[in-house]
Amino acid sequence: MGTYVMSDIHGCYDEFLAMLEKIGFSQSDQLILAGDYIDRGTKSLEMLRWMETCPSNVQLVRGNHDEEFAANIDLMMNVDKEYGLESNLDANEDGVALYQTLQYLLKAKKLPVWFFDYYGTMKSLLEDFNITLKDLLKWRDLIRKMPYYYEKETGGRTCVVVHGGYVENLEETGLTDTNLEEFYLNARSEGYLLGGKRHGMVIAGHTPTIVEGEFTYNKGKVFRYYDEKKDCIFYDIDCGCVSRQLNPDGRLACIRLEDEKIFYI
Ligand SMILES: [Mn+2]
Repeated sequence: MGTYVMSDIHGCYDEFLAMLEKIGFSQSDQLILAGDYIDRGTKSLEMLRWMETCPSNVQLVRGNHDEEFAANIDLMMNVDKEYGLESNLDANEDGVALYQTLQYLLKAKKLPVWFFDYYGTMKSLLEDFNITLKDLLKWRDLIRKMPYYYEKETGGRTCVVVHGGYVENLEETGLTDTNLEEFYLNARSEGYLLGGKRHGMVIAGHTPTIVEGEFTYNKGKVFRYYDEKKDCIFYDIDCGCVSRQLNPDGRLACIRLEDEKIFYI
């Protein structure tokens, strides 16, 4: 019986399955995924389909890419409503048309929504894989059900799994330009330097450990950091798997919370 954590799969579905195989994941284990399931990699659809039907011993946590994907779907549905398009939720061509309408509007009206489908994931799902608006709405609802973080007592510590960073009290950090949700989703070095959990452990992703100059840079290995004052152990387990073609240091990591053992693919 083990508790395993992975993060930032980014459509690397094959590596994800290979990791499940490697750790011998079974019904008696628990798997916690720290977000960013899609974008950049080639198998976002396979990942989304897996998440739809994943077993109850899998806990999905929200990442910033997932959040943006859900926001993009909202945007499409708002355009559908605003313009009275009455798109057929079951027809792929209506989804494609709505997507193109939104792209046209953003361009024509020069709206500052630069992030709309920034990675082209939605375009590919609609045009290459024939998905429908109904599929998108299902995934949006799935994402909106995911918590921003997940806590579990393990090995005498409270372990918090979060995408970017965890903080118990934002006021203590002195940060005034962010809110809690943003911190959970997007924190980078501030997650380690200002955040944490007293007598706990924080396991995050979001900042690939292959990025030189980042606080958590560790040549594509899991980054571990201990804050004595807080008695908090930090892990960054995003080892940049999706960038491995460009950077051979990139890999998928998985940590078992009970003994902090790390696995790589
Ligand atoms: Mn991220």
